[in-house]
Order: sequence, then C-alpha cells, then structure tokens
Amino acid sequence: MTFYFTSTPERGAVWRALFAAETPELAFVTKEDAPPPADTRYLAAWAPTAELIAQLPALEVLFSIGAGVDQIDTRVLPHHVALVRMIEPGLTQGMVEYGVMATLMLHREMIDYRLAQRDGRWAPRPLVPAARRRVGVLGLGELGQAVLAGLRPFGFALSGWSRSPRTLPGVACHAGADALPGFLAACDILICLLPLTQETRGILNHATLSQLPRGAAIVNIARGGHLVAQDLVALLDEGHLSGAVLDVAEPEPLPPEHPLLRHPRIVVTPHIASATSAQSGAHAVLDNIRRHRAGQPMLGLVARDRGY
Ligand code: NDP
Ligand code: OXD
Repeated sequence: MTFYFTSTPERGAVWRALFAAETPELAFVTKEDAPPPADTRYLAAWAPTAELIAQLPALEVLFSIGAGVDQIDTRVLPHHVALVRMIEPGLTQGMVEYGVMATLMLHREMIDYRLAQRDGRWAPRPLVPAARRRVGVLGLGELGQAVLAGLRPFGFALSGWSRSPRTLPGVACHAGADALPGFLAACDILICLLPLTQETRGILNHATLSQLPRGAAIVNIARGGHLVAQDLVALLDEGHLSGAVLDVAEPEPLPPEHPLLRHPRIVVTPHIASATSAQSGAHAVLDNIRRHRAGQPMLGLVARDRGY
C-alpha cells in the first residue's frame, strides 16, 4: 500500500522521515522517486492533474496540501475518493498572524501614513480606540474563528458571517444570505476567509462592498476569485472605501501593471498569508490516515457537493 506525495522535495523530505517513523508499513513514494505505484491508496497534492488521477485505480483519499480545495478539479476525481483539506496548527498560526497584522495596519491607518510619508507630509490623525472599530470576518471555519480569537485581546467589536448559524464567544454571529447586508453595514474592517465556491465567487463586488460603511477597508486572505478587482478600485477611487490588504489575486502572479498592484490604497502580498507547515502538516495527515484505517471520520473531510 502506497502514499504518493507530489508537493515540494523539501516538504517531502520531512514527510518521508515522519511517515517512516510512524507508519513504516505504508510505502512513501514521491513524484521525484517514481511514477505512482498501482497500489497507491493515498495521494497528497495541491492540484493533481487528470492524468495523475487516471493512474491511480486504487486511490481512496486525496489529501489537499492546502486548506483550500478550489484548485482541485473534482470532476476528474471518482466519487468514491474522499477529499480532505488541510487543518493543521502551523497553517492556522500563520493566518492568525497575518489577519491580526492586516487588521492592526488598517485600524491604525497605516495606508494614510504611508501616503503622507511619500508626499513628505507630517499628518497626525485622531486615535480611534479599538472598541470603536468594528471588525467582521466572512467565514467562521477553522481560520476565520482562529483570526477572530487572535483579534479578541485587542478589544475590537467583532462579528462574523457563515452559512450555518454559529455561536462564538465575544463575536456577533450572522448566518445566511439574508443576514449579509446587516453584517456588512456594521464592518469598518472586513476580512474574507471564505472558501472559493460557486456561491462565494465574486462575493466582494460593488453591491456588497457598497454596503460597508463609508471609509471601511477590506482584507482578502482567502482567494483572488472572491474579489471583483475593478469594483474594489472604483470604490477606493470614489472614496467609499479607504484601503485594502490583499494576499490573493486572480491571476497569480498579478502582471506588473495590474491596477491592484499599482493602487496607492492597496497593499498586496504574494499569497504568503500562511502556508502548510511540513512538520505539523504531516502529523495532521498521519492522524487522518489512522482515522481512515480505523473507520473513523477524518478531520477536514470536504463535502464535495458544497465545495468546501
Ligand atoms: P472552513 O471550511 O473551515 O470554513 C469555511 C467557512 O466559510 C465556514 O464558516 C462556512 O460556513 C463559510 N461559508 C462557506 N460558504 C459560505 C456561504 N456560501 N455563505 C456563508 N458562509 C459560507 O475553511 P478554512 O477556514 O479552513 O479556510 C478558509 C479559506 O482560507 C480556504 O478555503 C482558503 O481559500 C483560504 N486560505 C488562504 C491562505 C492564504 O495563504 N492566503 C492559506 C490557507 C487558506 P459554515 O460554518 O456554515 O460551514
Ligand atoms: C491554502 C493556501 O489554501 O495556502 O492552504 O492558500
């Protein structure tokens, strides 16, 4: 029985050592070692090709290397194959750091201070207490909840939005499409941590972003496909929005002259908000393999019909 690994060689070296120590009976083969053996039961990949999947007649579980699974073409994945997204503490920690960093940057109006510095202006602005800054998170899953927990100690007024109702300490929770306008109307800083699905593609558009209060700012750390770029640029230019921090874009990489890269009120980073840790990512997959073999539910199993 084989575990076939198709991520980077550096990550592969760490996984190989951990798999050898914890599950020596499972052959660990990387794409650098050999083509996939016919007895491959488990595959770890970011975006496996149809050709690769077709070579795996015994495949039972596809482990996504990332938390997102939108990059995986599930049409080429047989229905009996389980798809599992990555849930591991290293990935979560990176997202908490970035979410808190971006929120503090917008809360303390660093975009305005950078523009003032660029223009040689010394221009202090009134200090807004955190309790008067309303921060809302779209998506209350693993990462949305963790970012909210990371923001709580600062005293922000926190809220969140998800598909099904949630109860989180210190967070005003909203659920479903009907609740979206009311949620948006009370967000000074909006953070997107939704999965990219048919329902959420383009959710950050002119109509929704216009429902944010004047002067609001956004953070997109989910997927570029959530944002309609020209709508963001228009709302920044009109002055309805004051800034944006974007870690993701469509396409990636953005071409050098793309308006998102060039806009003075947008901070762009190249999809580095977080990344799966080699060590704890391997442990998370090993734990799920144990669960799978014991007939227990795996953590992060994707409901393929809803896309996350
Ligand atoms: P989860 O699956 O744990 O959580 C998803 C959340 O979104 C859930 O609360 C879910 O609602 C909600 N949701 C999904 N669809 C809808 C909808 N149509 N309307 C309202 N709410 C919806 O995902 P994670 O927190 O683990 O990850 C979120 C995303 O972060 C990933 O999919 C990935 O795209 C992105 N990511 C980006 C990284 C980066 O470096 N930039 C790194 C890692 C992840 P409910 O609770 O009701 O199910
Ligand atoms: C992920 C990512 O989905 O890194 O994990 O974007």
